[in-house]
Amino acid sequence: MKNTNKLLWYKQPANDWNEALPIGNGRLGGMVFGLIHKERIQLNEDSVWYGGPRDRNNPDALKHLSQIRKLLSDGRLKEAENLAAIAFTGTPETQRHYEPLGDLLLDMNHRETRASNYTRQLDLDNAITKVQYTLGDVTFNREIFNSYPDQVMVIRLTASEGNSISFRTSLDRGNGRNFDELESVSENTLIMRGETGGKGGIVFRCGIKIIHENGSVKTLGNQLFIEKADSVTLILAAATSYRYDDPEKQCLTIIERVSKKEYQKLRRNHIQDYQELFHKVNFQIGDSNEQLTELPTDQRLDLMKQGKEDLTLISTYFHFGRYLLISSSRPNSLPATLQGIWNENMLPPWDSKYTININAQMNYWPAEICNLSECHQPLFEHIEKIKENGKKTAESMYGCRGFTAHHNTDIWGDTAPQDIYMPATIWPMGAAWLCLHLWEHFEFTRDVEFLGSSYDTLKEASLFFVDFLIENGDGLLITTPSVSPENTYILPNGEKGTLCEGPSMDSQIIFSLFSNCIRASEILGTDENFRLQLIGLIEKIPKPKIGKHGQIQEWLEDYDEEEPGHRHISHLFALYPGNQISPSSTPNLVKAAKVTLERRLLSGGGHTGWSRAWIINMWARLEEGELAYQHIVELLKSSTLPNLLDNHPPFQIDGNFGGTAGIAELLLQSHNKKIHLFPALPKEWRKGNVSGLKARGGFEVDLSWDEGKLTCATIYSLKGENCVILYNNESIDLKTTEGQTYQLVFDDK
Ligand code: FUC
Repeated sequence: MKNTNKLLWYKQPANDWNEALPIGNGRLGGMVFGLIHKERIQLNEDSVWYGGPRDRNNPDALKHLSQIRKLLSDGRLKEAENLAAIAFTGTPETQRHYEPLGDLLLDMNHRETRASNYTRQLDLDNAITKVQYTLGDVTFNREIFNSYPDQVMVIRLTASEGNSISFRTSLDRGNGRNFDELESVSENTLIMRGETGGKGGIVFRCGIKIIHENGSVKTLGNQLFIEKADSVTLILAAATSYRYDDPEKQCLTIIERVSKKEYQKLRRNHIQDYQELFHKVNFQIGDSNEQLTELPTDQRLDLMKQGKEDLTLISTYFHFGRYLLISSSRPNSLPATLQGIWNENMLPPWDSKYTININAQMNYWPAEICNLSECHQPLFEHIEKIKENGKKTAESMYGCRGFTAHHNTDIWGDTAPQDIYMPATIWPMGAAWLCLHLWEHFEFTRDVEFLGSSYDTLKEASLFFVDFLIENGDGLLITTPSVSPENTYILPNGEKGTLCEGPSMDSQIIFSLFSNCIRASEILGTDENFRLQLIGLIEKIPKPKIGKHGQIQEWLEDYDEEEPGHRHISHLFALYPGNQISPSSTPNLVKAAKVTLERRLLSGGGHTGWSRAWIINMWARLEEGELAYQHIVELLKSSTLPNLLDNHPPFQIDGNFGGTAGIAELLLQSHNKKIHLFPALPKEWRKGNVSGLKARGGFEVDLSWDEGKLTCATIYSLKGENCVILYNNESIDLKTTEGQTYQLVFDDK
C-alpha cells in the first residue's frame, strides 16, 4: 500500500464503530465499516434531533437571584446551592439531543466466502474511502464519499470482471424500530420516512437510488435487488423538516438531479470542492520512515503506544483534524457537535450536543490558524440563534439586557441551564465565550465587513455583563452566581462547594469580551458611549491572581480544589485560548501558569482527550515545545481510537480539533501582536515544512526547517497590513502590500 501522511488504512474490516471510517460533507455523515459480505454505513444528518424548541427558562429564577447572591456572599453555600438547584435550573432540566439518521446496508451476494488482499482506507487528500478485496479471481472495489457540492453520499461498486456484482440493499434505523415507513418509490429507489418524536420533533427522509451498468435491478418487499451488474452507483440523500417544508420532495429532487450526472463527474466535483479547502495547508515532519510506511494505521498507533516515535503519524493526525473539520462543518451545515456529525446512538453521550464550557469552542480552535475560516461559519450562524433565545434567558432569569447562555446549547440554540449538576449548570458564560470566536475570525481575516455585521452580537453579549456584574467589597466587578467549570473548591472550614462568586475564568472571558468589543467599536468608528462605558468597567474586572502554591488562582479566593487533577483547567483560559497571560508580557503569571499545569498533571490531569489537547495548546503558549510534544504523543497513545478519532472516552471529537490546533500553535503564534515563528518547535521535529498557516492580521505563512533551524520563511499578505515577525530573538518589521508575498531573511538561520 502506497503510504503518505494523508492516508488512514487497515488490513481488516472495522470490528466496531470505533474502527469505522468517517466521511462527511458538513451536513451528511457516514461511518464506513468496510465489511465484505454485509456492509454497513452508519448514517447521520446534522438536523436529525429529538424534539422542537422550548422555553425552559425557570420562572422562579429572577425572584430568587438576590437571595442566592446574598447566601453566597454570606458564605451559606449549601443553602445557596440547594435553592439554585430548584430555582435556577432549566424547566425541564435537559435540552434536546441528536439522533442517528440510520444505516445503509449492503448484503453482498458473493459466491465465495474467504477473501484475500483485503484493504480499506480513507484518503485524506481527496476525502474518499475505499474498500478492496479479492474473492476467487475477482477483485471488488468500493469507493464512498459525501459530496458537499452535490449534497449526497455516493457509493460506487466495481469489480475486475463483468457481471460480478450482485447484492441487495436497504435502509434501516434501530433494527426497524425507529422509523415509520420504508418503501420503494420506483424499481430503483427506496425511501425511509420517520419522525424523531417529541413536541415539534424533526421529520426526516432518507432515500437511495441505484444506477447500474448491465445486470438488473428490482425491488422486492422494501429492498433493492441488484443482479450481475458490471458496476453500480448508489446515490443517497437525506433531508429534514429543520430546513425544508417538504423534506421528501427535497430528498427525491436531489436524488433525481444527481443521478443524471456521471459518476466520474460527481467524483471530480467532490474532489475539487474538498481540495480547495484541504490544500490550503500542508505539513510534514521528519523523514518518512520506510518500515513504518509499510504498516497500516492501527498497527502504527499500537507501536506508538509501545513507545516508538512516529512523526509521520503525528502529521497524519494533524491532517485528519483538518479533514474532520471540513467534513463536519461547512457553510449551511450546523456546527460540529461533541461527536462532529458522527453518532450511532439514539441517546448519545452528553446528547451529542454543544457543550459550551470548552468543548464546542475547542472544535473550532483549528479553524482560523489552519486556514479553514469557511468552516467556522456554522458556529457564527448558531451564535445568532443563541442570541435570540439568550435575550429571553438574560431577561427572565437575571433581569439583564443583552444575551446569555449557560454551559450547553442544542440545535435550537437553547440557552437555559442544562442538567441539575452544580459544578457546571449555573454558569452564564457560554455565549460570551462563543462570541470571542467572532473576534478571532476578524483578527485572522481582517474582514471589516464581517466585524461590522458581528458588532451588535459582541455588544449584546457585553451588555449582559454590564447589567449582571456586581461590585464586591473590594470594588471589583464579579459574576455571581457562577462556577469554575466543573471543579469543586474547599473552604478553610472543610466545607465543599461549586457555586461561587467571581471564578477566575469568568473574569478572564469578560476581560477578553470587553476588550474585543472596545477594539471593534474603535475599528468600526461606532458606539463611542458604550465603548467608554466598557473602558470604565474593564478596569474593575479581577486580574489573574497568584495563589499560595504559586499557582494561578482558580477562584477569587485562594481556595484549594477538591480535585487538583481536574480535567478542566478553566483558570488558564487567559493563557489559551485567551491572551492575558504570555511569556513576553506577563512573566510572573507565566511562572504561575506553569505551576498550575504541573499541579494538575501531577494529580492525573489530562485524562480526557480534550483535556490533553488543551494542555498541548497551553504548553505551546508557554513556549515549552518538548512538553507540548510529550502530550501530543500521549494524546495519540492514550486518547485515540484505531480510526484516529479522539477517545474521551467514549469518542468525542474535541480532542482531535484541539490536538490539531496545538500542533499548529507549536509552529506559529500571533496572539501577542507579533507573528512568532517556531515559538515552541519540539527538538524531536528535526526537519519539516508547513505552508498556508494563518496569522492574525490577514497573513499566510510558509516555513521550512532543518536541524531545528529555519531554512525558508515566506509570508503572504492578504490585507496589506504591517506586521512584526519574530524568530528566536530577532524581529523584522514588515510593511506589506495586499496580495504580495515576502521572503523573510533572518541572520540566525
Ligand atoms: C464537559 C466535560 C466532560 C465532557 C462533557 C461533554 O462536561 O467536563 O468531560 O467532555 O463536557
